[in-house]
Amino acid sequence: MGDLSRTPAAETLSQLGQTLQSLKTRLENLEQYSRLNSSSQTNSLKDLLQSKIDDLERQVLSRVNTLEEGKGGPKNDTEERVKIESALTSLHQRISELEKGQKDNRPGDKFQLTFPLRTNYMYAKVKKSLPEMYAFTVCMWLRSSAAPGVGTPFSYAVPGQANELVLIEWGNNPMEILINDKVAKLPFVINDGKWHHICITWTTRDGVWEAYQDGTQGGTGENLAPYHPIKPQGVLVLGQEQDTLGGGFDATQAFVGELAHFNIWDRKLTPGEVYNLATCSSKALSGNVIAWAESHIEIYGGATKWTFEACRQIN
Ligand SMILES: [Ca+2]
Repeated sequence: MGDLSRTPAAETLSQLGQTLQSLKTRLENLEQYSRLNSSSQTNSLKDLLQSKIDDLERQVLSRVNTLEEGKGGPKNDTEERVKIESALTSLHQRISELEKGQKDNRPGDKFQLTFPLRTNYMYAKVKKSLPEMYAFTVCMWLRSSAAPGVGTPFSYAVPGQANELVLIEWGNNPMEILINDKVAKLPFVINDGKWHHICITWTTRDGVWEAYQDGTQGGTGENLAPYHPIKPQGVLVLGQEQDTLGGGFDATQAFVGELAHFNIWDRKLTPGEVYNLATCSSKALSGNVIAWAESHIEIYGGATKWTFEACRQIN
């Protein structure tokens, strides 16, 4: 929904600003990669791109100032906008090339998803559905500094029930898990801009759940959708909350940040198994229902895949 007080020119500028922000995030990822794998070629390209982004930022800012002072004819607006847009397009292409070169060299599970903006169109889709489940454990690494609320790391919708299985932190509420639209409040505190490992286990018997943050159990409860099996043949989305099967996204509920090693098992993991995952032990398991693999995840709307090594990432 547009803000009615904004002029069309200001709207365009705000879009350019968002594009710029997303390019900056990708460049930061490149920086992190070049720190871990020092390559002088990557570094000099990175410096070049950084200075271009700084330039563009100055141009966008100066346009904002002109607009605020009420100056600038429509002809000028168009010319400058075309210039900025073509510069952004060329930056986008060069960053994509760098990302591609980096992607060719990594194993299929050493990646993360980045959702740099709160939008209703940026998301990732897991290519397979969940089976019917009487118990589950879902685990993932998350990094976010979004406030208020990190949004929706994942949502699973089935025909007739959009909230079959959802993890969401919305507004000033604590993070919640929804099963068949029933809610349990979780004791997670993760929006400090650092990587955190979280796991939630659940069994249909008495609806017993447990929540683990960074390998330690921080909460447990019961009566969460007891005796309701998780339904099969749904759509599993990362980064957005579904109001309809595979859609009905709401920007205010979008996840902003980074997500990796999203795994699901059809049983309750033991505390030892969760600890192994959170500490990247060689004994750590992959999900038997959903295993984190690049070939299983499709990205949309500007969400990006980037190299990630759990427990070795710089916080
Ligand atoms: Ca919603």
